[in-house]
Amino acid sequence: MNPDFYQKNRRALLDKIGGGALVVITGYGEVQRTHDAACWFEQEANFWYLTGVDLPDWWLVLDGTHGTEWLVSPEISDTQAVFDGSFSPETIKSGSGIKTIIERDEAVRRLRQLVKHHSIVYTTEQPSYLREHGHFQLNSAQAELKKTLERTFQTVQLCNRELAELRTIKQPEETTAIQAAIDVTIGAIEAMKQSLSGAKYEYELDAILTQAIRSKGARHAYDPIVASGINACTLHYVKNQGRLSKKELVLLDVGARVNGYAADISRTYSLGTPTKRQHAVHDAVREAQERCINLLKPGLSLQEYQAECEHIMKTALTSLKLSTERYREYFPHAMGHGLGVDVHDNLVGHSSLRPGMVLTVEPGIYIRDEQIGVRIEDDILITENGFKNLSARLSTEIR
Ligand SMILES: [Mn+2]
Repeated sequence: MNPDFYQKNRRALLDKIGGGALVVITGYGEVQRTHDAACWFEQEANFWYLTGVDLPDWWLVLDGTHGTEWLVSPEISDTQAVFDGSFSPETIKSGSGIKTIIERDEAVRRLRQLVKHHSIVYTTEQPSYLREHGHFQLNSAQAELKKTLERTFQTVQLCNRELAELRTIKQPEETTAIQAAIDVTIGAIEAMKQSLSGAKYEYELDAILTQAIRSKGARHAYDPIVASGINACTLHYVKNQGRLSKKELVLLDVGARVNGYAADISRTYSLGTPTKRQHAVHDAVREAQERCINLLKPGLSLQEYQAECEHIMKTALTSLKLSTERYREYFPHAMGHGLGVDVHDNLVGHSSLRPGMVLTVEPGIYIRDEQIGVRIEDDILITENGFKNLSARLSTEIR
């Protein structure tokens, strides 16, 4: 992205909070994968949205009162620089459009000075549904910064909501990036389809998807799902080690990340000639997806959309002679989510659809007893008059 993009986002955030605010936010820190190896680093989405900086442990300080902004670099030891490389201050300045980089000690000293002008400081934290129900360790960078700020400032407030509201409405360059990510993903799925009939294991299909995405210089935005038969009933199945059978369906959920933005597409294919039942379930999901997509237009309340979707899914279950009393068992996830820098982007702060939102529509029906799991997912942009299906070019047919 162009530095103007990040600059525009910083200005929009200050305008939203109230021009003279002081904002201090951090990117993620690195986390352990095993022993002395770190996980692949991906930047915290808000921090990336405001700076484009893709390195761990950096801070951003925006002082609306004085019209100043700085990036704060972590201390990097000489040894660490040898192993992980050092950063180029000039590249970071020209990439982010922020002219000043200072070190942590200096930043803490300057923040103490700013207490005179600001009794309130704004920062970010992990959303409460992750803090309370997460089944994994959260990246602690935001919580640590918040503690540091609480020691210095009288009041620490959050600007997560303001950032979410901004990020929900995509600017043209963001939609372009999402479309590019979708195009790479569609290319990968189409390449994989050529090998569907010959492949013996899920990982062979995974390898083709990964090859196609990496060869475009992109990466997976999340671990791809290649789930055949009963495996498709495990929603986040990412092992991709199972043996394929001509008698089963295979569910794919894959998305590339391009220029910071994610795609998120699911298709379900038959490996051989589908049975009548497999075909019927697949058709029911396809039809439900089409009906749900056709509801989308600006002004539609999210609550109303959800209610309509539930009705459509119950009709689909009934057509398959499945009891609607077991609705949440056959369809245990949401109809979709926002899409952007994060694969599960927020739709927070909006009660109805607005032009510029991008969301997924992904109905699924999972019948454990019959070893059938079907999900079909497209990425939809809300436009002035209705919607545009950004992934429509990839057929949703069973073969
Ligand atoms: Mn999705």
